[in-house]
Amino acid sequence: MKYTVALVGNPNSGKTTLFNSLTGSNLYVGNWPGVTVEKKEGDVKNTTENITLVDLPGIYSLAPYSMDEIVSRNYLLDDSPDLIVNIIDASNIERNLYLSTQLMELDCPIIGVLNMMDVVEKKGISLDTESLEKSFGFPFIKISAQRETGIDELIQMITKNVKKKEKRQMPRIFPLEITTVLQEFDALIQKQHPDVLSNYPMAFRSVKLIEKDEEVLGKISKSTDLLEDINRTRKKIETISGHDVDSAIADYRYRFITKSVKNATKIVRENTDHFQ
Ligand code: BGO
Repeated sequence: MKYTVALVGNPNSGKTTLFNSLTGSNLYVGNWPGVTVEKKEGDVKNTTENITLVDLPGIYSLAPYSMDEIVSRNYLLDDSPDLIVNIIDASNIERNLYLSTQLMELDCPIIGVLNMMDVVEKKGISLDTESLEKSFGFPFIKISAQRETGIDELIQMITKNVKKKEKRQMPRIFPLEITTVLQEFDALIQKQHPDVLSNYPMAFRSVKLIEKDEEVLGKISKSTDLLEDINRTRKKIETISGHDVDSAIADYRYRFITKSVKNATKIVRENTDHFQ
């Protein structure tokens, strides 16, 4: 059996360093179809399974604002990798986890890789991976890609998780009232517009339609009915949140992240020296 793992993260999170550590020298470099964005693939080393690691362009979100974001999300939606390895610069954890809250909506297993733990430890900060797993619903591991610390454990974790097909429990990112509006919208789409993006993961489809994501709307025939349903739902969200839809959704994601990180963070006096 051949497995595919997508490496996804913000620019400067250490993606290239980690890609090289995980694959060694067996590398295939090409371009993503139709665009001049580089595509790198390599086989994961020191594993009993046949696993190809695909390096996606560094991105901050799955919004359709740049070619890198479009390439990444089209790959994640259309090619359905077996696992996402989401590299997170743990010294800048809240900003990096913003992308994670969007990856969670894709119905694909995820491992959260907290990189730059040497920098975090130096500041006397300890991060609790179990607490993060409880909040986000997928496992986390701490590494330092530059110092090659935690790489063997990560390969073991990839080997174990790449075979898992069970559905992950989706944590509630949005307040109950907003979640209810999203669920009602989703039921409406399934009933009234069953052909609209029916192959997309439910959570991703609802949020992107409500955000009026240009890429997503460009892929469907927009009936007046559908646009009215979208506009009605947008109004409800604006009324509940008191903000425009885009700001409200981004704000709820950040609130969820801030709370999760607060629960997982401890200030420790001594340097534990695990990642130095
Ligand atoms: C330079 N710890 C620390 N401290 N640094 C790390 C770690 C880690 O665990 N992992 C990566 N880095 P990329 P993207 C650099 O290049 O892999 C560093 O964009 C420098 N270069 O070494 O390129 C890594 O692919 C001069 O740093 O990330 C690199 O995601 C001075 O993070 C940077 C200081 O890593 C980005 C750093 C000439």
